[in-house]
Amino acid sequence: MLKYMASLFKRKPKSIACPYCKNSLVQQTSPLVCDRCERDIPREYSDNASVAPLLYMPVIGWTNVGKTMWLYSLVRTLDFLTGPKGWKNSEFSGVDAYSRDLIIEAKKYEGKKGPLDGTAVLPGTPFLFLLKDMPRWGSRTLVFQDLAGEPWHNQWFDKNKDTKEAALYRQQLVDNKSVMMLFSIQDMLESTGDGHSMNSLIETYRQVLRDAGSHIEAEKRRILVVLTKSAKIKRLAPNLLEYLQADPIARKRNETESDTTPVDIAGMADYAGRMKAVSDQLKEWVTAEAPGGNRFLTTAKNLNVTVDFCLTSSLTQTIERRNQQSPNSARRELSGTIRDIWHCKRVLDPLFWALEMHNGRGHRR
Ligand SMILES: Nc1nc2c(ncn2[C@@H]2O[C@H](COP(=O)(O)OP(=O)(O)OP(=O)(O)O)[C@@H](O)[C@H]2O)c(=O)[nH]1
Ligand SMILES: [Mg+2]
Ligand SMILES: [Zn+2]
Repeated sequence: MLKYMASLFKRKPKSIACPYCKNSLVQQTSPLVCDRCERDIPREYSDNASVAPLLYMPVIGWTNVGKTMWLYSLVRTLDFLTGPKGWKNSEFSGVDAYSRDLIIEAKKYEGKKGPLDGTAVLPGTPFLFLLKDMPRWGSRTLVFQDLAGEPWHNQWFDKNKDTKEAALYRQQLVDNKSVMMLFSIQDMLESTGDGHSMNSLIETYRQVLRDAGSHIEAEKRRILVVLTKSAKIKRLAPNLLEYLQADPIARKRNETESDTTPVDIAGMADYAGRMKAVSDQLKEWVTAEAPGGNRFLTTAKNLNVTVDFCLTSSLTQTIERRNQQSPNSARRELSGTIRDIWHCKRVLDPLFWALEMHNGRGHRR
């Protein structure tokens, strides 16, 4: 009996989730290795896992919509936000060498002149970032998978069904019930006849999930629609443009050195409230103006998927990729560096949305 009582109080070995495949790991070996995906678990993650739960942010969208550029601008803005003029007592760091390198690369990129390279199709290792002691949201380990856009074009999934790449993509989509879908509306309006409409992306998403055996309607899925390159959208409603331009964090970042007052931490609840109100306004705008926007929402509704909206702008000017230049547009060269055209407006909103959804505060329907 005593032995039984003692066993009740004996501490169970701590179990944490593998940040790569969500497998439940019991912390016994050191260094810790996942027995399902066979990856080494970074020490920085396992040490913080109990205080910084995982937050997955898979990003999908056609090629050239600005997924990687958004990641760079997010990383630069988080670096600022956790610095002396930002949240002050919060920390932002890469969990492994690979993610730390991205933070350094993003900083170096500001001094460069050219465009980014397109992302390779084979999904690589996700980036892992530790965000410690944020106001309102506490600590999280961000898992960021920058998926290439190419598989969303030209029936790629049908043509590449049995490849390793397709299997990895499908797994990403099946495993993550919340995804971010990035769209560049102005590019969609300007390109002629490539068949891209917002609805066609969600239709492919539905097809891929169905082929993988998912019963979407029963899964309480969520999509965060992120409109990228927003400053470029010519017919954006004035209230939405005003919201974009009035980003208090971007403003703080661009203020002169002499102003040392930090970002208003108490204001984060207001920020989140405004962001949610803007989501409703964006929904209306998308329904009326975006190619395939109305049908996108109908498809989402039929699939029982909750949709929220936000908008971002990383750059004030586009620097086209060599292979993606349209035949009649002159190739635009950048006279200065990326730093000169860094806009970084509302680039934190998708992250704040993910945090709000994770907290269960974002549910409105
Ligand atoms: N004006 C403007 N241009 C942008 C913005 N973000 C990205 N771009 C341009 O869009 C191009 C493509 O951006 P990427 O981030 O590489 O696109 P991607 O979605 O990662 O594309 P893939 O990796 O091929 O799937 C860049 O060369 C930028 O010049 C933005 O916020 N505003
Ligand atoms: Mg990319
Ligand atoms: Zn694993």
